[in-house]
Amino acid sequence: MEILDGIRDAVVAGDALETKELCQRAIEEGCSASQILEEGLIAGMNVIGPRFKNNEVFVPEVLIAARAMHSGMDVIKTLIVSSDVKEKGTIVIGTVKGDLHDIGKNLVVIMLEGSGYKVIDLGVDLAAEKFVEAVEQYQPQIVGLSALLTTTMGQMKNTVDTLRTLKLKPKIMVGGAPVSQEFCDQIGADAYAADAASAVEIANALIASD
Ligand code: B12
Repeated sequence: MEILDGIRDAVVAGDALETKELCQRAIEEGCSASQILEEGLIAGMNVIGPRFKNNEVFVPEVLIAARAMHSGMDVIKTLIVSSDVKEKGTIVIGTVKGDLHDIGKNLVVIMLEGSGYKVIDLGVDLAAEKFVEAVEQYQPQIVGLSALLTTTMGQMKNTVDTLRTLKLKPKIMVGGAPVSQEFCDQIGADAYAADAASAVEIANALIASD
């Protein structure tokens, strides 16, 4: 669809205003939030990713594209998060220590909120102790951990180990590009989800199994 290609290109160009306006127009034209997300916003980041890897673009361009993506996410958030959804449970989520990537985690937050969870987003670069404090304060049923760097996957394990020593035993869900089901099993987390949509399904299953 032309408008979705436009959103993708606006993200690649790092044009936050254009991204926002096109997302608004796409909603008016009847596109669903997941279409805008997957075929527009994420498609844009999927163009930037390989370029970054091949040194064709650098950190500033990626950040500008990420900002454009965020401006689009703000628009579709209003579509996804409907106020009359019954709260299903509480989820504490964050990116582990040493890792500043939050685009994917933010998408997961939007989708979980949209499906009726109360989500406490702790942000990025979080030591295990930050998760511990949040678990004690909010008593969530689920803790979500995100890591985008192979170098911070060890922090994910450390955080899981620390959370397992607590009296409260929230289920632990992990995700992020280098994370896999195998890694999840290795570090003793409860569940892995590959993307924001499956994160909702997995969260539902974890709550149901409680
Ligand atoms: C954007 C980006 C950045 C931005 C981050 C901006 C931001 N606010 O997030 C900036 C420029 C800051 C950045 C910095 C760096 N980056 Co970077 N970055 C990327 C890039 C291009 C895109 C990541 C992204 O947002 N993808 C889009 C989202 C939607 O996908 P996602 O994150 O995978 O999330 C989905 C799933 O994984 C899942 N998910 C994610 N989290 C969670 C959590 C839970 C609980 C669940 C269930 C699911 C889930 O659901 C999400 C939605 O579907 C990737 C390349 C790539 N294609 O992945 C490199 C990449 C991750 N970065 C990389 C590197 C090396 C770095 C730097 C070290 C670069 C440098 N030399 O400085 C720094 C590290 C900074 C730090 N300490 O964190 C490497 C990592 C290599 C590796 N194997 O470790 C990558 C893979 C690029 C590459 N190929 O070289 N980066």
